[in-house]
Amino acid sequence: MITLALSKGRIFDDSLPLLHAAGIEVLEDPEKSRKLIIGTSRQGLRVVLVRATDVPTYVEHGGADLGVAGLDVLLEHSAEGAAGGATALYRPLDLRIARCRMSVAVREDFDYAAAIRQGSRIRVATKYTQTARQHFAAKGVHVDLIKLYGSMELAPLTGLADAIVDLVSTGSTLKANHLVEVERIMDISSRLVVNPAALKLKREELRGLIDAFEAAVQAQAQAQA
Ligand code: PRT
Ligand code: MG
Repeated sequence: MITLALSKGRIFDDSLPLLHAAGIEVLEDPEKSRKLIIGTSRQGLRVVLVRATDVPTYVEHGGADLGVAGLDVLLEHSAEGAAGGATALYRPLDLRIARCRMSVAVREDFDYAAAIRQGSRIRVATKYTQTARQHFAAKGVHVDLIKLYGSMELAPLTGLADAIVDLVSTGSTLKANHLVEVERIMDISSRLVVNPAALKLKREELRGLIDAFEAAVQAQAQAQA
Protein backbone atom coordinates (compact mmCIF):
# COMPACT_ATOMS: atom_id res chain seq x y z
CA MET A 1 0.00 0.00 0.00
CA ILE A 2 1.23 3.48 -0.92
CA THR A 3 0.05 6.42 1.20
CA LEU A 4 -0.01 9.94 -0.25
CA ALA A 5 -0.38 12.88 2.18
CA LEU A 6 -2.31 15.91 0.96
CA SER A 7 -3.83 18.91 2.73
CA LYS A 8 -7.39 20.08 2.17
CA GLY A 9 -7.90 23.27 0.22
CA ARG A 10 -5.66 24.55 -2.54
CA ILE A 11 -3.10 21.74 -2.39
CA PHE A 12 -5.79 19.07 -2.69
CA ASP A 13 -7.65 21.05 -5.37
CA ASP A 14 -4.51 21.66 -7.43
CA SER A 15 -3.28 18.08 -7.01
CA LEU A 16 -6.51 16.58 -8.40
CA PRO A 17 -5.82 17.53 -12.06
CA LEU A 18 -2.29 16.10 -11.78
CA LEU A 19 -3.62 12.86 -10.29
CA HIS A 20 -6.31 12.77 -12.98
CA ALA A 21 -3.68 13.20 -15.70
CA ALA A 22 -1.80 10.31 -14.12
CA GLY A 23 -4.97 8.22 -14.43
CA ILE A 24 -5.79 8.39 -10.73
CA GLU A 25 -9.17 9.44 -9.30
CA VAL A 26 -9.66 10.20 -5.62
CA LEU A 27 -12.83 8.40 -4.55
CA GLU A 28 -14.25 10.99 -2.15
CA ASP A 29 -14.54 14.77 -1.86
CA PRO A 30 -12.83 15.86 1.39
CA GLU A 31 -15.06 18.94 1.60
CA LYS A 32 -18.12 16.67 1.83
CA SER A 33 -16.76 13.65 3.67
CA ARG A 34 -15.31 13.59 7.16
CA LYS A 35 -12.99 10.76 6.29
CA LEU A 36 -9.29 11.34 6.71
CA ILE A 37 -8.25 8.31 4.66
CA ILE A 38 -9.61 8.18 1.12
CA GLY A 39 -9.22 5.47 -1.46
CA THR A 40 -8.24 6.07 -5.07
CA SER A 41 -8.98 4.35 -8.34
CA ARG A 42 -5.44 3.01 -8.33
CA GLN A 43 -5.11 -0.32 -6.56
CA GLY A 44 -2.83 0.04 -3.55
CA LEU A 45 -2.85 3.85 -3.41
CA ARG A 46 -4.64 5.83 -0.72
CA VAL A 47 -4.70 9.50 0.26
CA VAL A 48 -4.47 10.78 3.84
CA LEU A 49 -5.63 14.31 4.66
CA VAL A 50 -3.43 16.24 7.07
CA ARG A 51 -2.76 19.90 7.90
CA ALA A 52 -0.50 21.58 5.32
CA THR A 53 2.26 22.07 7.89
CA ASP A 54 2.03 18.42 8.98
CA VAL A 55 2.71 16.93 5.51
CA PRO A 56 6.54 16.91 5.89
CA THR A 57 6.24 15.34 9.36
CA TYR A 58 4.00 12.54 8.07
CA VAL A 59 6.34 11.77 5.20
CA GLU A 60 9.51 12.05 7.24
CA HIS A 61 8.28 9.62 9.89
CA GLY A 62 6.72 7.19 7.45
CA GLY A 63 3.06 7.96 8.26
CA ALA A 64 2.87 8.58 4.52
CA ASP A 65 5.22 7.41 1.78
CA LEU A 66 4.97 10.64 -0.13
CA GLY A 67 3.17 13.96 0.04
CA VAL A 68 2.61 17.38 -1.46
CA ALA A 69 3.78 20.46 0.45
CA GLY A 70 4.49 24.12 -0.26
CA LEU A 71 8.12 25.21 -0.45
CA ASP A 72 7.29 27.67 2.37
CA VAL A 73 6.31 24.77 4.63
CA LEU A 74 9.30 22.64 3.60
CA LEU A 75 11.82 25.40 4.30
CA GLU A 76 10.42 26.06 7.76
CA HIS A 77 10.25 22.35 8.49
CA SER A 78 13.85 21.61 7.51
CA ALA A 79 15.18 24.69 9.30
CA GLU A 80 13.49 23.55 12.47
CA GLY A 81 15.25 20.19 12.11
CA ALA A 82 12.04 18.50 13.16
CA ALA A 83 13.35 14.94 12.97
CA GLY A 84 16.44 15.72 14.99
CA GLY A 85 18.42 15.37 11.78
CA ALA A 86 17.26 11.80 11.18
CA THR A 87 15.78 11.22 7.72
CA ALA A 88 15.91 13.97 5.15
CA LEU A 89 13.03 14.15 2.71
CA TYR A 90 13.67 13.23 -0.88
CA ARG A 91 12.33 16.08 -3.04
CA PRO A 92 12.20 14.83 -6.61
CA LEU A 93 9.74 17.19 -8.21
CA ASP A 94 8.41 20.74 -8.42
CA LEU A 95 4.70 20.23 -9.13
CA ARG A 96 4.26 23.90 -10.10
CA ILE A 97 0.92 24.10 -8.29
CA ALA A 98 -0.39 26.38 -5.49
CA ARG A 99 2.02 29.01 -6.74
CA CYS A 100 2.57 32.29 -4.96
CA ARG A 101 5.48 34.35 -3.65
CA MET A 102 6.86 35.08 -0.21
CA SER A 103 7.19 38.81 0.30
CA VAL A 104 7.84 41.59 2.77
CA ALA A 105 4.92 43.99 3.16
CA VAL A 106 4.43 47.16 5.18
CA ARG A 107 1.77 49.79 5.76
CA GLU A 108 1.36 52.19 2.84
CA ASP A 109 2.66 55.03 5.05
CA PHE A 110 5.74 53.19 6.36
CA ASP A 111 9.03 54.17 4.70
CA TYR A 112 10.71 50.76 4.52
CA ALA A 113 13.66 51.95 2.42
CA ALA A 114 14.46 54.69 4.93
CA ALA A 115 14.14 52.34 7.90
CA ILE A 116 16.63 49.98 6.29
CA ARG A 117 18.98 52.76 5.22
CA GLN A 118 19.11 54.13 8.75
CA GLY A 119 20.00 50.68 10.01
CA SER A 120 17.22 50.81 12.57
CA ARG A 121 15.83 47.58 13.99
CA ILE A 122 12.55 46.66 12.43
CA ARG A 123 9.89 44.46 13.94
CA VAL A 124 8.71 41.75 11.57
CA ALA A 125 5.69 39.55 12.22
CA THR A 126 5.49 36.24 10.38
CA LYS A 127 4.59 32.58 10.39
CA TYR A 128 7.83 31.97 8.45
CA THR A 129 10.43 32.89 11.06
CA GLN A 130 13.22 30.69 9.70
CA THR A 131 12.95 31.95 6.13
CA ALA A 132 12.51 35.55 7.29
CA ARG A 133 15.54 35.33 9.61
CA GLN A 134 17.71 34.07 6.75
CA HIS A 135 16.43 36.72 4.35
CA PHE A 136 17.14 39.68 6.64
CA ALA A 137 20.45 38.26 7.86
CA ALA A 138 21.64 37.98 4.24
CA LYS A 139 20.72 41.64 3.71
CA GLY A 140 22.35 42.71 6.98
CA VAL A 141 19.07 44.13 8.26
CA HIS A 142 18.46 43.96 12.01
CA VAL A 143 15.08 42.50 12.82
CA ASP A 144 13.05 41.47 15.82
CA LEU A 145 10.93 38.56 14.66
CA ILE A 146 7.46 38.03 16.09
CA LYS A 147 6.01 34.58 15.44
CA LEU A 148 2.34 34.50 14.43
CA TYR A 149 0.16 31.62 13.27
CA GLY A 150 -2.25 33.59 11.08
CA SER A 151 -3.72 36.95 10.06
CA MET A 152 -0.28 38.47 9.64
CA GLU A 153 -1.86 41.45 7.85
CA LEU A 154 -3.19 42.69 11.15
CA ALA A 155 0.23 43.14 12.74
CA PRO A 156 1.30 46.39 11.02
CA LEU A 157 -2.23 47.82 11.37
CA THR A 158 -2.26 47.39 15.13
CA GLY A 159 1.32 48.47 15.77
CA LEU A 160 2.46 44.95 16.64
CA ALA A 161 5.07 45.09 13.86
CA ASP A 162 6.53 47.37 11.18
CA ALA A 163 6.51 44.71 8.51
CA ILE A 164 5.24 41.22 7.76
CA VAL A 165 6.62 38.33 5.76
CA ASP A 166 3.72 36.48 4.15
CA LEU A 167 2.59 34.68 1.02
CA VAL A 168 1.03 36.76 -1.72
CA SER A 169 -0.81 35.48 -4.75
CA THR A 170 -3.28 37.99 -6.20
CA GLY A 171 -2.24 40.78 -3.82
CA SER A 172 -5.85 41.55 -2.91
CA THR A 173 -5.44 40.68 0.80
CA LEU A 174 -2.61 43.21 1.13
CA LYS A 175 -4.55 45.81 -0.80
CA ALA A 176 -7.69 45.38 1.30
CA ASN A 177 -5.61 46.07 4.39
CA HIS A 178 -3.67 49.06 3.01
CA LEU A 179 -0.41 47.18 2.90
CA VAL A 180 2.17 47.25 0.11
CA GLU A 181 4.66 44.63 -1.02
CA VAL A 182 8.16 46.08 -0.70
CA GLU A 183 10.34 43.03 -1.33
CA ARG A 184 9.87 39.70 -3.01
CA ILE A 185 11.82 37.05 -1.10
CA MET A 186 11.17 34.00 -3.29
CA ASP A 187 8.73 32.27 -5.58
CA ILE A 188 6.79 29.45 -3.96
CA SER A 189 5.21 26.34 -5.41
CA SER A 190 4.32 22.91 -4.08
CA ARG A 191 6.75 20.02 -4.18
CA LEU A 192 6.42 16.28 -4.12
CA VAL A 193 8.30 14.87 -1.14
CA VAL A 194 9.11 11.22 -0.61
CA ASN A 195 10.28 9.19 2.36
CA PRO A 196 13.75 7.86 1.38
CA ALA A 197 13.32 4.53 3.19
CA ALA A 198 9.97 3.96 1.45
CA LEU A 199 11.64 4.68 -1.86
CA LYS A 200 14.02 1.79 -1.23
CA LEU A 201 11.39 -0.62 0.09
CA LYS A 202 8.62 0.15 -2.41
CA ARG A 203 10.86 1.27 -5.21
CA GLU A 204 8.82 0.06 -8.16
CA GLU A 205 5.43 1.46 -7.09
CA LEU A 206 6.87 4.78 -5.94
CA ARG A 207 9.05 5.26 -8.99
CA GLY A 208 6.01 4.60 -11.21
CA LEU A 209 3.99 7.18 -9.30
CA ILE A 210 6.75 9.82 -9.35
CA ASP A 211 7.19 9.30 -13.10
CA ALA A 212 3.43 9.65 -13.62
CA PHE A 213 3.44 12.92 -11.63
CA GLU A 214 6.36 14.18 -13.68
CA ALA A 215 4.59 13.46 -16.96
CA ALA A 216 1.44 15.18 -15.67
CA VAL A 217 3.40 18.29 -14.62
CA GLN A 218 5.02 18.49 -18.05
CA ALA A 219 1.70 18.06 -19.82
CA GLN A 220 0.16 20.80 -17.67
CA ALA A 221 3.10 23.15 -18.33
CA GLN A 222 2.75 22.57 -22.09
CA ALA A 223 -1.00 23.17 -21.96
CA GLN A 224 -0.39 26.47 -20.17
CA ALA A 225 2.36 27.66 -22.50
O1 PRT B 1 -5.12 27.26 6.25
P1 PRT B 1 -4.46 26.32 7.22
O2 PRT B 1 -4.02 27.00 8.47
O3 PRT B 1 -5.17 25.03 7.41
O4 PRT B 1 -3.09 25.84 6.56
P2 PRT B 1 -2.27 26.59 5.49
O5 PRT B 1 -2.55 28.04 5.46
O6 PRT B 1 -0.84 26.18 5.71
O7 PRT B 1 -2.82 25.85 4.20
P3 PRT B 1 -3.37 26.48 2.85
O8 PRT B 1 -4.18 25.40 2.24
O9 PRT B 1 -3.99 27.80 3.10
O10 PRT B 1 -2.04 26.70 2.03
C1 PRT B 1 -1.29 25.60 1.59
C2 PRT B 1 -0.16 26.09 0.70
O11 PRT B 1 -0.67 26.82 -0.41
C3 PRT B 1 0.82 27.05 1.35
O12 PRT B 1 1.76 26.37 2.15
C4 PRT B 1 1.44 27.72 0.12
O13 PRT B 1 2.55 26.96 -0.34
C5 PRT B 1 0.33 27.67 -0.93
N1 PRT B 1 -0.29 28.98 -1.24
C6 PRT B 1 -0.42 29.49 -2.50
C7 PRT B 1 -0.81 29.88 -0.39
C8 PRT B 1 -1.24 30.98 -1.15
N2 PRT B 1 -1.00 30.69 -2.48
C9 PRT B 1 -1.85 32.12 -0.52
N3 PRT B 1 -2.22 33.10 -1.19
N4 PRT B 1 -0.97 29.87 0.96
C10 PRT B 1 -1.56 30.93 1.55
N5 PRT B 1 -2.00 32.05 0.88
C11 PRT B 1 -2.64 33.13 1.71
C12 PRT B 1 -1.62 34.15 2.21
O14 PRT B 1 -1.01 33.69 3.40
C13 PRT B 1 -2.49 35.40 2.44
O15 PRT B 1 -3.17 35.35 3.67
O16 PRT B 1 -3.58 33.90 0.96
C14 PRT B 1 -3.50 35.29 1.32
C15 PRT B 1 -3.00 36.13 0.16
O17 PRT B 1 -3.66 35.82 -1.01
P4 PRT B 1 -3.93 36.98 -2.09
O18 PRT B 1 -4.48 36.26 -3.28
O19 PRT B 1 -4.94 37.92 -1.48
O20 PRT B 1 -2.62 37.66 -2.40
MG1 MG C 1 -4.39 28.99 4.96
